Amino acid sequence: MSKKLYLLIAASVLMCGLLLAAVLVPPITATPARVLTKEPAGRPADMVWVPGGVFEMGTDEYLGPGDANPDRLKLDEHPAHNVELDSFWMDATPVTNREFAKFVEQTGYKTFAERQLTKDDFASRGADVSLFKENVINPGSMCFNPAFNKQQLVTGVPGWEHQVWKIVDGADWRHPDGPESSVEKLLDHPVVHIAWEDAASYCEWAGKRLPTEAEFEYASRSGGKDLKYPWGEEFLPDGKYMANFWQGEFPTDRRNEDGFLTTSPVKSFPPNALGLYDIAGNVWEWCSDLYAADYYAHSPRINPKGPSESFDPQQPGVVVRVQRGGSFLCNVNNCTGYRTRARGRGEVASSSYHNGFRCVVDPSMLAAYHERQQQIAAFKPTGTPVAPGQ
Ligand SMILES: [Ca+2]
Ligand SMILES: [Ca+2]
Repeated sequence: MSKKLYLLIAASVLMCGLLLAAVLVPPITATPARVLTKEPAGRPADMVWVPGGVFEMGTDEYLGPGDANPDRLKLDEHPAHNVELDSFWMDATPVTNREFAKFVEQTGYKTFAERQLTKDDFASRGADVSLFKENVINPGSMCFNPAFNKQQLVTGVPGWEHQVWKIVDGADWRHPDGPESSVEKLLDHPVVHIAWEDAASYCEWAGKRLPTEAEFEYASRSGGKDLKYPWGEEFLPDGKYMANFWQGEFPTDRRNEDGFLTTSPVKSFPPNALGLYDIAGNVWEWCSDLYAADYYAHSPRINPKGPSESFDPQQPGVVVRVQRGGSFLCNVNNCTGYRTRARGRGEVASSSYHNGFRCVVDPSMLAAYHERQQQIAAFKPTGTPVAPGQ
């Protein structure tokens, strides 16, 4: 074979190889053919269509202690990895007190915070009960304590924020600030003091489900766009507040520059490009996934649903699930939970003053969803209501 012919063949083989590689390795932003992105007819009320696709979830920024980290990224946001999601609808807002009240009216559901529980009830859900003095636990929930002891406050150690929390007997979704408070004037605020099972039970009743963590991040980033915040790259564009969070140093300097010290009525701030309100700030929102700090290193590519067992290095052995989006207590010097990639988590049997949820429906659930909604609309109060799972 002449040298010229050999080079020609070699070049053709190389070209074919490159072409083949181009066919076999699609760019990460391509929407795979198997994902239905055209919205089917029959959109559920007050929900937003989120067309599926591929995105890079998490981040490779911030290498660890010592690295400049003005946005307070955490190592559990590592590594960036490609995720491919099917399409779904997501509630335009977190579930409100008005909506949750309807669920309770129709089912008689009692949230975790309202129940008289025993140590075993918590232990069986994987909670750390070593600090429980009594066997029977009074109904109640965690509230932020603005009157905490500022002189004795120690910051910078894991879990230091707990010094400003207290369990309030009689605090629950109807009484967010404790037994003397009420939701009468807060019907359009997100429901709070919601444990994970409470959220999952509501979604089941409504013919919906909780979002996965990947779905939440993808939706918050308006279909997986490279956005630091749901609204863009700038925290305060033109000096404008785009979400309900905490201004001033947490927890000692509590300013009210965005207009809300605690929850805000949903839709008080602009939506993201998909039309999702309060997807950052206001309340932390439960996702369906168990939380593991290292999950992103093992996550499957297609529709990841979280690890089979949870692992939180700060409370090993305790069952924790993912929460996303940050709350009215998040701020610049502490959690920055309003960032689209920021991960949160909570012990499954616990509830607090700054956590709620929203639901999703995927096209495979649409017929059952509409059937369920017809039953809800036709509801007449008779006999003893029965809640799912009770
Ligand atoms: Ca605020
Ligand atoms: Ca939120």
